[in-house]
Amino acid sequence: MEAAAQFFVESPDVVYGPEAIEAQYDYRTTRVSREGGVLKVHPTTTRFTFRTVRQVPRLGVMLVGWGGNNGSTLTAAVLANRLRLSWPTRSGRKEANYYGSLTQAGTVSLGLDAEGQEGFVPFSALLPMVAPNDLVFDGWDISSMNLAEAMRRAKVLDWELQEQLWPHMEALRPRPSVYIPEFIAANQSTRADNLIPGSRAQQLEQIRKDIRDFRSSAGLDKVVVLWTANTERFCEVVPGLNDTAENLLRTIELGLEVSPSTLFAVASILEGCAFLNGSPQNTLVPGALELACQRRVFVGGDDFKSGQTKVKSVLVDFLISSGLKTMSIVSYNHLGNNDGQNLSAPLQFRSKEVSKSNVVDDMVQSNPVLYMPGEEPDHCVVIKYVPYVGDSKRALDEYTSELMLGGTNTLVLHNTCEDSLLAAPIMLDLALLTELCQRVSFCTDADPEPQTFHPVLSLLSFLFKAPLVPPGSPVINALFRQRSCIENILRACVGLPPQNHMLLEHKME
Ligand code: NAI
Ligand code: DG6
Repeated sequence: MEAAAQFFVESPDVVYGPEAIEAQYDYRTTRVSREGGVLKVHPTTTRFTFRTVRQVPRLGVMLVGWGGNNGSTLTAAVLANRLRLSWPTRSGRKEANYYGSLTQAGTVSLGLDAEGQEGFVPFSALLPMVAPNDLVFDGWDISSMNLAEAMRRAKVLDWELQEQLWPHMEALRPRPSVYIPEFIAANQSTRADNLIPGSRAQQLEQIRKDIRDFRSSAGLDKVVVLWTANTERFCEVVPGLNDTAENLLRTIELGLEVSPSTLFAVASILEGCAFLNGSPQNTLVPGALELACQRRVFVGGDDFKSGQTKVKSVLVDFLISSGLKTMSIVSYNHLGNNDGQNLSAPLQFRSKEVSKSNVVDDMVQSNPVLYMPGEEPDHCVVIKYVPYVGDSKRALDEYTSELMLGGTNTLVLHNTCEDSLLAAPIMLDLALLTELCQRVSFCTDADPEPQTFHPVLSLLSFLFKAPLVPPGSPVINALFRQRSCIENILRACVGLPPQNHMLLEHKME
C-alpha cells in the first residue's frame, strides 16, 4: 500500500503538539421538545476540546476462532500485504491489498481547492492509526490446526497465494479454547480437539494468562480481543445469574451457565483489553456490560455487517428516505463453509435471524408519513447450508415497495462473493478504530474533566449488524449515517467541521 497522504489543519483551534493533537470544536446540534403536538427545535452549541495521542502502540489482536475462515483469512491478508505478495491467477497477476477496509481503502474529502477540485485522503490519514501490516496476531480455537492448514481448510484464497503464505503461517498455532457443546451446533464436535480443561473459573484464569503471555512475549503495548468463533445460541438473561457484574463473576466462580464467548469477554475486560463480538449471540449480557463500564474497557458488537445486511442498510434507507413505502423484504442466502454448517442448526440460526432482522427498524421509524405507529414491513430471513459452494456465499434479496397511486416496485438482487474476504477487512477496521478511540479523550467547557468515549463503543456501528449502544442511545443501522458518524468524529478530532455536502460556495452567483 502507498504511504498515507499527510495533511495539516492550519487553524488557531488546532495544535499539533509533540505528544498529542488538540482541537477546539464547536458541536452544533439541535434538541427537540414536543409541546401540544408541535415540535420545538432548539439549536445548541457545545465547545469541545479533543485530544488524540499521536504515538501509535504496538498492537496485538487475539482472535477467538483464529483457525476459522475469517481468522485464517485475516491473518493471511495481513501477511500477504506485509510481504507484498503477488500471485498469478487465470485472470492475471494479483497483488495483496486491503480492499473492503474503510480505514485502508476508504477516503475522506477534505474540501475544494481554487479550481473546485476535491482533495481526498485515505480514512487512515485523518488521525494517527496503527498500520495493519504492523499488527501481531494470536488467538484461540477449539480446533488444533495450525494457521496454514486452517487456510487450506477454508478454501478461500487462490492456491498460489496459499503456497507462498504456507511457510509464514505454519508455525502459528491457536491456543486451546473453551468448548461448551450446547452453545454451538452439534455438527461442530469433530473440530473440538484443542480444549482448556478445568472449571469455568480455571478456564477464565487460563484465558487471562494467555492474554498476558501474548502481551509480554510479543512485546506489545496493547491487545484487542475479537470473537470470530462460531455463532452460539442466545443465552438467557437471568436475574442473579448474569444481570450484574457481581452476579456474572459469581456465576463463573460457581460453574453455573455462562457461554464461552461471555467467558472471553469477561477475561478480556478483566485484563483491560477491548472486546469485540463479531457474531450475533448476546455475548455482552448485562453483567458483562456493567463490568466493562466499571473497568472503563471498550466493548463492541454484535455480528460483523459484511454483505447482504450492508446492502440492506443502504437500499432500505434509500427507498424509505425517498418516500417509497417498503412493505416486504425477503432475504435468502446459501453458503457452504463451516459457518453455514453451524448455522444449519435451529438455535444458532435463530441468533443470526434475530441479528439480520432488526436492521431496518430505525429507517422505518424515521418516516411517520409512510408508516403508522407499530407498522413495519414483512421481513423474512432464510439461510441454507449448501456445502458445494464453500465460502462463496450467494445472497438473494427481494424488496417490494408501494409507489404512488397503487403502484408496486419490486427490486431483486443477487450477490455472490467470498464471505471471509468481506469479513476480514471489517475485522481489521474494528481493531484499528477501537485502538484509535483508546487514544482520544475530550472535555467540554461545561465539564473540563477529561473523559473518554462510553465503554460501549457505538462509533463502531458501521461495522456491526446489530450495533450495541450505551443505554438510552438511539441505534443507527443506516449505513451512511453510521459512516458519517465515524468520519465526522474523526474530523472533529482535527478541528474540521462535519461533512455537510452543501457546497454553498458553488450555489452562489
Ligand atoms: P468458521 O466456522 O470458519 O470459524 C469459526 C472458528 O471458531 C472455527 O475454527 C471453530 O473451530 C472455532 N470455534 C468454535 N467455538 C470456539 C470457541 N468456543 N473458542 C474458540 N474457537 C471456537 O466461521 P467464520 O466463517 O470464520 O465466521 C466466524 C463467525 O463470524 C461466525 O459466527 C459468523 O457467523 C460470523 N460472521 C461472519 C461473517 C462473514 O462474512 N464471514 C459476517 C458476520 C458474522
Ligand atoms: C449466512 O448468512 C452466514 C452469515 O454468517 C453471514 O454470511 C454473515 O452474517 C454475513 O451476513 P451479511 O448479511 O452481513 O451478509
